[in-house]
Amino acid sequence: MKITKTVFAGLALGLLLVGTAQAKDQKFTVVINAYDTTIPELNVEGVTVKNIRAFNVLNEPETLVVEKGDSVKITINNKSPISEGFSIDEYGIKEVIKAGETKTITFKADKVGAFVIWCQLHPKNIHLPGTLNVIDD
Ligand SMILES: [Cu+2]
Repeated sequence: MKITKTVFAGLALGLLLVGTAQAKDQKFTVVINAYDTTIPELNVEGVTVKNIRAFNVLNEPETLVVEKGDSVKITINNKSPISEGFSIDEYGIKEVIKAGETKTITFKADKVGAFVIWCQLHPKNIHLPGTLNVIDD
């Protein structure tokens, strides 16, 4: 085939279309779960305390990965016995989900980066933070 200007333009356009990723609908379910642990013995400043009940809360999965431009829908299911927070500061997200409740949030992933998903209600050593990774395709 003789490469004419029209064929060349067609090929170039085809490559352009292939190179542009389509924005996708991304759906996630995040379960917030609490785990009880017992610290058998802890010595602080000479005082020994036994059988301390501790509480760890985490989001499962901890990490969500999407591409820039994607429409993101996250269904958050709180299985912790207390209210939990779900915040992504850079996306202006700050939700409170009561014990046993489910909430759905939607947003467009228009900022690239690794963003902390955190609980605004509890200290970070109790409620472990997660991550939203928005990658550039
Ligand atoms: Cu929390």
